[in-house]
Amino acid sequence: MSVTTQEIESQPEVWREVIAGLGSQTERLPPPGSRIALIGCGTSYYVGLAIAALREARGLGESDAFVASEMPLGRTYETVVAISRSGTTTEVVRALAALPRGGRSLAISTARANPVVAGAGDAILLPFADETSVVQTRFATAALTLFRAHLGEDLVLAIADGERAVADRLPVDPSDFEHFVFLGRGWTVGLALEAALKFREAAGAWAEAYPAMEYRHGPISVAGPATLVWVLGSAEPTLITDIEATGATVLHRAGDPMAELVVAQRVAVALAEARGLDPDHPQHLTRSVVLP
Ligand code: F1P
Repeated sequence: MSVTTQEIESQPEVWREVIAGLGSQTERLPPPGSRIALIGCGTSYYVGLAIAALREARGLGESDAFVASEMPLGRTYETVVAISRSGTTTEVVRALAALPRGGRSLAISTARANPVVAGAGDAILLPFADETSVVQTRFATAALTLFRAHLGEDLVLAIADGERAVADRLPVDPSDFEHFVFLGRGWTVGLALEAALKFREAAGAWAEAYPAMEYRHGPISVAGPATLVWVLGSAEPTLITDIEATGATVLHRAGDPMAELVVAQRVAVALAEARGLDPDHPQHLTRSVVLP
C-alpha cells in the first residue's frame, strides 16, 4: 500500500484529533466579525479558499484567500492566516514578511521550527497531521477541520462520512475516463480545485475544476463520453442534465463534501496505479517549493 493511501485512510482519525485539541487553540483563531485573509500555495491555498467561503457564508466576517505570491500589498486585515504543511514554502514566507506592521498573523503548520511559523506572530501546530507524501491529503483536511469546528460546525456526521469514504468501494473506475472535472459552489469550490489538483499530482491526469455555475460558460464544450464530471456539494438539476447531454458521466453523491474529497483522493491514487505510476513519487514535484 502506498504511503499516500495510508495517509488518506488516516483522515477520520486525524479529524477527531483536531477537534479534541480545538479547545486549547480557540483564542488563537480569528474571532467572529474580524476581517481576515488566508494565504497559501497549492493545496494550502485551496484550503484557505474553502475556509474563507465557509466563514463569510456563516456571517462570521469578511474573509479573503490569496495565493501567497499574489497577496495584495496595502490591504488591512485583522488577521492573516498562513497555511503551510512544510512551513518552508518561499512565497508564504515572503508574503508574511511583506505584511504591514500592526496586524496579527497566524501560521497553521506541522512543526514549530520552520520559517513560516518563525515569520508569523502566532501558530497552531498539527504535527499529527504531517505527511511523508509529496501529495498533500490529511494536512489539508485537518486544517479545514480545525476551521470548520471553530466556525461552529458539528462534524460528527462528516467524520462518519469520512469513515465510509475510506472503507467503501470506489464509486467509479477511473480508467474508464480520460478527462476529469470537479465542480463546487461556495466553500466546495476550494474542494473541487483541490480534488483536481490531486488527479494532476498523483496521476498526471487531465483534470480541471470550476465553480459549478461557471461550467456552462465555456468549459463544458470540452466534455464528452471520456469525461467524468464530479460535483462536490450542491448543484442545480439543469446543470446535471446539461452535462449529461454531452455524453459525460456525472458523479454527484450525498454526504459531507470533505468526505467526498477523500473519495476523490482515493480515486486519484487508483488512477495513478492503473496507469503504472507511483503516487508516492509524483512527476516534477517536490514536497515544498523552496526558491533560492
Ligand atoms: C504547498 C505545496 C503543495 C503542493 C506541492 C508543493 O506546500 O504547494 O500544496 O502539493 O507539493 O507544495 P505547503 O506550503 O503547504 O507545505
